[in-house]
Amino acid sequence: MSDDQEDDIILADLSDDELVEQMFDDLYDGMRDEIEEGVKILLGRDWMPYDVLTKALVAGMTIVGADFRDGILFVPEVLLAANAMKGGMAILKPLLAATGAPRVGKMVIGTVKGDIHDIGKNLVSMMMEGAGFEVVDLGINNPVENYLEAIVKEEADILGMSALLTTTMPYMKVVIDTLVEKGMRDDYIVLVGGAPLNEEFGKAVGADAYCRDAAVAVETAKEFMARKHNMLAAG
Ligand code: B1M
Repeated sequence: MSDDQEDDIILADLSDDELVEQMFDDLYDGMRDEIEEGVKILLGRDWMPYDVLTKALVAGMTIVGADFRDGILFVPEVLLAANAMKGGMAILKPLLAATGAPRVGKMVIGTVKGDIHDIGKNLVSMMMEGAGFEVVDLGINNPVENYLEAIVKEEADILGMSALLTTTMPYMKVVIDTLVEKGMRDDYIVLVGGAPLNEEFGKAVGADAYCRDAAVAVETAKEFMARKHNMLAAG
């Protein structure tokens, strides 16, 4: 849509369905102000914060995620979409906490020791938050102690690790081996990612899964959380 056409749309004049459709477009186009406005309008129409999150933002981000996976959207566009999503999320976050919306899951993520690449990790964090996960981002250059301390303190479901260098990716095994040594490995879902990794590497270091990109990370996390919930429900 051109800027002119976009300027003509008054979000508050749209019906709920039209507004949600428009928000999908705005999210896709990375328009943070419009997303924030749309969220406020829906809340003003007595939408539950969780419905705004799932039906407007997460559903919109799912479209972005799919097109990213399929090579239709690229990193800069996804970062813009994720930024718009963050704007909407910031409005919803306190309301969601107050209304006790169901917890999708919590992930601690960080780039491993010796590695300062963080663009991919940040993208994963944003997409995970967009999918309703709570994310604790440890940043870059994390020794094993940082991961261990954070997963315990935060009561995380998922440990995510990122590495972009062939020299730093073996450190993931150090972290996972430490979890094993401490008898903690089965308490966490461990997901790994980064450009030089592959499926085989993920298996070799003992991760639950290797995630090719941020969209795959979200899907994989959802899958593992569903399994975890089912196992807990089965007692
Ligand atoms: Co560096 N760098 N870099 N670099 N850098 C690479 C990785 C490199 C491949 C470039 C090259 O030579 N062709 C090369 C590594 C070679 C190798 O290991 N064999 C390299 C090198 C050598 C270096 C330095 C050593 C250079 C030097 O100083 N001589 C140095 C290392 C510093 C260090 O870490 N100790 C270095 C430094 C840097 C910059 C600081 C300049 C900058 C980083 C800035 C930053 O991150 N803030 C940088 C950059 C930008 C790159 C490239 C060009 C781009 C990386 C990137 O952001 N990609 C990179 C070349 C490349 O990869 N093509 C390169 C975009 C990002 C969205 O993709 O990170 O793959 P990616 O993340 C994806 C997936 O991998 C996955 O999802 C993401 C989104 O789809 N994913 C996860 C990632 N983490 C995940 C975690 C998960 C799940 C999925 O957990 C659940």
